[in-house]
Amino acid sequence: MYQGRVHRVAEDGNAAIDGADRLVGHVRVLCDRFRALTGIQRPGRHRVNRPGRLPRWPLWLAGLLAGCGGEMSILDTAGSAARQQFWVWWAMLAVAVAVSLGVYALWFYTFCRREPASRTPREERRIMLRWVLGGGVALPVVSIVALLVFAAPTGRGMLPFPEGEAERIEVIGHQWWWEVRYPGEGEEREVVTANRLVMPAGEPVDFHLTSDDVIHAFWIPRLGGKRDMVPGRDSIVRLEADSPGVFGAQCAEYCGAQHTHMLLHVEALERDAFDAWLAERRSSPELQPGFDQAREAFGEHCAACHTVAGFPDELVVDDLEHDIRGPDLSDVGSRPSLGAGVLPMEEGAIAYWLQHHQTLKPGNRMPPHHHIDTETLHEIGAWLETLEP
Ligand code: HEC
Ligand SMILES: [Cu+2]
Repeated sequence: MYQGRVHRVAEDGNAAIDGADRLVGHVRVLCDRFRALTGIQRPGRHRVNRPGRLPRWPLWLAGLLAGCGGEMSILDTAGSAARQQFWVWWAMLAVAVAVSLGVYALWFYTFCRREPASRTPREERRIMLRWVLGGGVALPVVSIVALLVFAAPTGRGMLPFPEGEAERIEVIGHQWWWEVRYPGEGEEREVVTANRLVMPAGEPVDFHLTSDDVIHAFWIPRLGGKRDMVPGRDSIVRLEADSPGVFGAQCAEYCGAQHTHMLLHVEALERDAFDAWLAERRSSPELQPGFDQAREAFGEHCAACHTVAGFPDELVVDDLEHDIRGPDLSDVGSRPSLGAGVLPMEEGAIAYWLQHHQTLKPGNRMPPHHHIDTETLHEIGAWLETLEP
């Protein structure tokens, strides 16, 4: 019976070797294809010197490395948390590469080695146990504990310790936009904005995160983090930007059809500039005169979902039978984009958004406005674009 099993193992082994041969064949075809595309020749072969034709592989490499920069790159760090995460990333990559190489080496070894003289079942068992305990238990435990020891301080660095020592900014995820709130102290007015996060640079900021509907994730790649935003729960991540700058951010947890169009524009300002930015918005709101028709139409068609600070209550018609909320529009004229990064803000952009938002961002939670005539939409757009603090 034992003999039979050995026989079967040998057959499986042959099948595996056939499979490996086929694999090597595939790899060879791929390599030829790569050489044809890049112009790289196999060393030792005769090089054809084609005049006027430069090798293309530096372009490939440049293209590949270009992915390491840019405003959404974790490798282009701009804050302390991101720098620590950067080293965790490299450490994990190094360990993963080492483990993979080890496993591939063993794999090839099993194909290449010669069948040893027959062993007794006891010996087989001992060898098997050694591999299972060594490779299957000891190795993962050691490498995971080592990584944990290395990574734990990084995780701790993003927690709000010591408490209350940092600027507080609240970020709420919605399908598919970001609400950003700056709570006031005492009598101060709370400042609310959307799809744009302004923060002080050179000091820690506590981001209090939650969600209004499904799970989203808050992620500013160059500053570090990535923390889930869970409905009904307040999670905090402490991040710091080294110096003033603009950073990209993106929802990092699939949250529905328009998840990709949920971008957040992050701006770090010097402390003074940040205080001024906030103070402008904290002062009690006063709407400029004019645009009476536009305001009336806004009260009728839009105010049930959108707030504009200082908008007169008596104009608001709230006859909606749902609880969808839209972005606060109090300072919409000063925002860099509309629809969470879908449309750059410029003259006429709001009117364009109001007519085409379901094409620009299909399925977004704002209903189409076909029942409102274009002229009115243009008026509303022109008025909203004047809303700057
Ligand atoms: C049923 C609720 C609802 C109504 C009614 C509504 N909106 Fe919206 N609006 C939204 C939602 C939700 C969004 C966010 C869409 C997205 O980006 O996914 C939005 C986005 C916007 C934006 C882009 C804001 C930004 O910062 O990206 C503007 C401007 C806007 N609405 C204006 C209007 C105007 C003007 C009206 C009335 C004609 C109106 N909305 C009616 C829900 C509504
Ligand atoms: Cu998302």
